[in-house]
Amino acid sequence: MRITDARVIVTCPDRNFVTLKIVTDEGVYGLGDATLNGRELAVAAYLRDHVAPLLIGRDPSRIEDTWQYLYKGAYWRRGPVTMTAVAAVDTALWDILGKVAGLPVYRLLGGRSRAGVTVYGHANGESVDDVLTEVARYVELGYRAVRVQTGVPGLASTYGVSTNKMFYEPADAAIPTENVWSTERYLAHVPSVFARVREEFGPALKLLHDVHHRLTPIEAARLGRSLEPFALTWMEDPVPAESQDGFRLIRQHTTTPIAVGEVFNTVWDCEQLIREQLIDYIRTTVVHAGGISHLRRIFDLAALHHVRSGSHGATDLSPVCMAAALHVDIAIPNFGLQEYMRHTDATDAVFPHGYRYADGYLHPSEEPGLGVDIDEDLAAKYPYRPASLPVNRLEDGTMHSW
Ligand code: GCO
Ligand code: MG
Repeated sequence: MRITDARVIVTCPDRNFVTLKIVTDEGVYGLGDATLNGRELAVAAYLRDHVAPLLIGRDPSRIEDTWQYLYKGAYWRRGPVTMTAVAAVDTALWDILGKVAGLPVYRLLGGRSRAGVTVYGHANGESVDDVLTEVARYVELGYRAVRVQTGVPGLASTYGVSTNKMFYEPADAAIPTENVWSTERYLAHVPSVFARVREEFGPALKLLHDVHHRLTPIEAARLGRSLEPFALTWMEDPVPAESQDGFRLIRQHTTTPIAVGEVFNTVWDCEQLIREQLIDYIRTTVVHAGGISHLRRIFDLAALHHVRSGSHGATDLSPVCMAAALHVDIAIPNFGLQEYMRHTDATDAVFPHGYRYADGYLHPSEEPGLGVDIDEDLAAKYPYRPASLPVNRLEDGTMHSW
């Protein structure tokens, strides 16, 4: 079997997605998600101009060799654009392998380790009362884990709070929207939110919170400590993670578990965090961390050090990524949680898929391969729309992490 075509499909069914479709001479094809929110066309060009020509004529079953060829062969290693492109190829090749074997991908990864993939949803609201209503809605839908974000008094807008409650799309304008941030206002407010949520919903519901890289280590330590009475499952991205050492300081001060990794691209971004047990959940994903092959490598390292998976699953990761993530999640021994932000009806129509939600769990498709497809004719009806993620400034105008 040989690869005869590798085409990049860019479509915007309510938001932008980049998909790689690898076709073989036997008619079998595979899909890989290549979406990098706000930088989509860089990955599309990387794949079209630099990767697709190298794939033609290759044996699609040589998944590991192809990964190494693209990683080592580029000379320029790592980085989100490169690793998203490598991920798309890797994911598509696993899809092809599953279809050829007649097996869902998770069976090629060692088979089922659990009944279903526990997911968390996003409860968000401007006020605490709004967010309580939203948490109740997720509990009603059967969710066992809920992420809680609210507005912060005195700030005009806050990360993670959206008008449409089931879908969240922060990339809202071609030229980035500017947000204003105050660490003082935020730290003063958040514990009172979790006090109310815990009081209302009792001890069993898993509660999560995303800090979105906005604090320094000592500020994060203070937040973690103030949230201890409410027993969070995790505090996410407490600090920007370029400095892995920063996490040691947080760790020395609080027992609130830490999750990080949605912007990581390789095992080298989290190797120290895992090896020194500075985190509890690693949030790397199929699409941004080199595909199924490399994600598995990261999770295997994590398993040695009591770190569990908690893959990113925001709306900007396509149903192709979600399908692939679920095959990994169901198979690995150290699965923790899977983020699940639903896609809109338009997105679901472009990407028909066999995974399904029931009672707080997602279940991977039992079809051979990943169990997800792309309707290319429908995709063509939704042309790319430029959309950037917001930027963030302190109240005095200083640029801050968003
Ligand atoms: C999350 C994330 C996202 C990101 C988004 C950026 O935890 O779900 O932080 O919402 O902001 O994926 O494109
Ligand atoms: Mg996050």
